[in-house]
Amino acid sequence: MIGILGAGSLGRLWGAVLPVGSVAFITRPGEPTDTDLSYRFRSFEGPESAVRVPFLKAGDEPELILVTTKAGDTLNALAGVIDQFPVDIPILLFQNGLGSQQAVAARWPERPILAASTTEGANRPAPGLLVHAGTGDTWVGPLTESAGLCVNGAVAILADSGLAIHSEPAILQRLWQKLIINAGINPYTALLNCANGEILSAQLYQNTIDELCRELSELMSAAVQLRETPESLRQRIEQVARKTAGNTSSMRADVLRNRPTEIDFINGYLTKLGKELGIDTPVNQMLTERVKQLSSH
Ligand code: KPL
Repeated sequence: MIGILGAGSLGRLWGAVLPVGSVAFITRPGEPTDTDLSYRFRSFEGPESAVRVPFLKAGDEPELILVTTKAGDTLNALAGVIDQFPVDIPILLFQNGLGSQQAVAARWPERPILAASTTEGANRPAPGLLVHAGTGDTWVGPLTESAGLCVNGAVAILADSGLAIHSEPAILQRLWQKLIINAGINPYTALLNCANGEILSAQLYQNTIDELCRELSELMSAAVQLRETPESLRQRIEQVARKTAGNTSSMRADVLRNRPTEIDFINGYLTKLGKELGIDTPVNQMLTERVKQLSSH
C-alpha cells in the first residue's frame, strides 16, 4: 500500500495512475476516513474514467509515503501524521522549489527521506475533475543517509503507474535545475498576470532577466557546484516559456485563486541563500517582495 499525503492535483494524479487498490490518501488528524475520495480522471490524450481512492485506516502500514502538499504546508502536514508510521518507511517529497525538503530532512534525519523532481503536469479545471495535462519524467533520489537504500524500491513501486520514473543520486542538483526554470518564469507570470509565453515580450522581464540569470548562475555554482553561464540559463528559461507558452504557471494560478504562493521556496529561497553565501540577489529580492505584495492584497 502507498500512502499519499496531500490530495491536490499531483496527489490525485498518483492516486489515479497507480494500480487500483494499492493507494490510499492519508488524512490529517481529526479528518474522517470513512468515505473514499472520488473524482473523474482525464488521462493524457486518453479517455476519462472514474477514480475512487480510500483513506488510510488506523493500523494500515504503507510501504511508501508520497508527500504532495504545497511546499509551505509540508512540515506541518507531516508533523501531524508522521508518528503513526514506523521510522523505516520511506517518505518521498514532491514539493516545488527548495527549502521545504531540507527542512523535513533536518527535522527527521533518522528517517529515509527522499525527494522527487517531476515534469508531469496535472490540473483541476473543474471541481471533481483531474486532468493529466502533460507527460514528463520523475526523478527520485535520497536526502537523508538511510534513504540511499530505498531509492530503487521507491522507483520500482512508482513505475507500476506506467509513468517514466528514474533514480537520481544527485537529486539536489536536479531540483536546482527546476528551481532555475521556476525562478525565471513563475514570478513574472504572477506579476504580469499572463501566460508563460507572454512574459518574453514584457518590459519587466526584458529589463531584469539578464541580471536574474547572473544571480542564478552564481548561486547555483556556490550551492551545488553546477556551473552554467547566465546566457545558457536564460536560454533554458525561454525554451520552457515557449514550450509551455499557453500555460498558467502554478504561481499565477495561486494568485488568481487567492492562495498562498510558493515564492518563499523559489525566489525567496534564493534571496535567503544569497544572504547566507554573501551573494547579492537584488532581482530575486525584488521579485519576492513584489509577489508577496500581490498576494497580501
Ligand atoms: O513548473 C512550472 C510551474 O508553473 O510551476 C512551469 C514550468 C513554469 C510550467 O508552468
